[in-house]
Amino acid sequence: MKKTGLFITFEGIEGCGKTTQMNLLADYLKKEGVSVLKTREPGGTEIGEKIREILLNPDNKKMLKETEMLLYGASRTQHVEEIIKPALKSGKIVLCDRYSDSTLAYQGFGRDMGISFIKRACPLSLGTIQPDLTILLDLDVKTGLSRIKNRIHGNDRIEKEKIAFHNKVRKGYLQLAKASRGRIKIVRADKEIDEVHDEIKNIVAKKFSAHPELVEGLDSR
Ligand code: T5A
Repeated sequence: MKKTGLFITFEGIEGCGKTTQMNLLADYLKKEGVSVLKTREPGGTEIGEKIREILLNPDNKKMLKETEMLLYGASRTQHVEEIIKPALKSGKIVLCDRYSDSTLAYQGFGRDMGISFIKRACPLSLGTIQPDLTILLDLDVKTGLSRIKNRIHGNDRIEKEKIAFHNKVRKGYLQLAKASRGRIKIVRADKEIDEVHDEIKNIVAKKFSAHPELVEGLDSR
């Protein structure tokens, strides 16, 4: 597939502000006349949203880590083919709330499955397309969890995990960023929402100017 759009993912621990920042960037880009598609994982498709319900339901305490990894992968496979690839092909900027780095950080590091095991056992679960840019919102776990503790519908199955699990996930993300400096950009998420947004806008602007070929398909501006 010849890609003409730009695929940007948002990653980080619970409550780091991904959704907030993705929405702000989408609004900003839309005002600039850019054609944007916002989506999320797990989910993003009708089938994926059903898988999401199973994954996040706190009643599913018996779920094996292998089942969990495969379900995230199933949601992603559907999402990539049904939504992401067609949107990129039509020249859109795709903004995605979590993608394959979540599987590596949560299942690979958080669940101790190991990155090489996941890559070997189920490469498809990591998606058949790589993001052009990943914004990693880095925050300490206690602050992140305190931001989401009073959710109206309560916390989901993964949010309810112990602090040690979330610390492993954060550490994992930082290791992934170290290994992919060109793609994964770390942004400190303990600042004011507007400050974080400004930093993200700068990173995205640099990406646009460094890779004009990636945005040459922005024909729907
Ligand atoms: N998962 C996902 C895996 O284990 N493997 C995978 O492969 C994938 C794809 C998804 C869960 O699935 C796991 C990871 C997750 O546990 P989800 O509901 O999508 O579940 O959960 P999250 O992605 O973690 O989303 P959250 O809503 O919990 O966190 P966000 O999106 O990071 O945070 P956001 O923007 O909703 O903000 C949370 C609160 O903080 C405030 C906001 O106003 C909001 O109230 N806030 C700030 N407050 C102070 N200062 C700032 N700078 C702030 N920014 C936001």
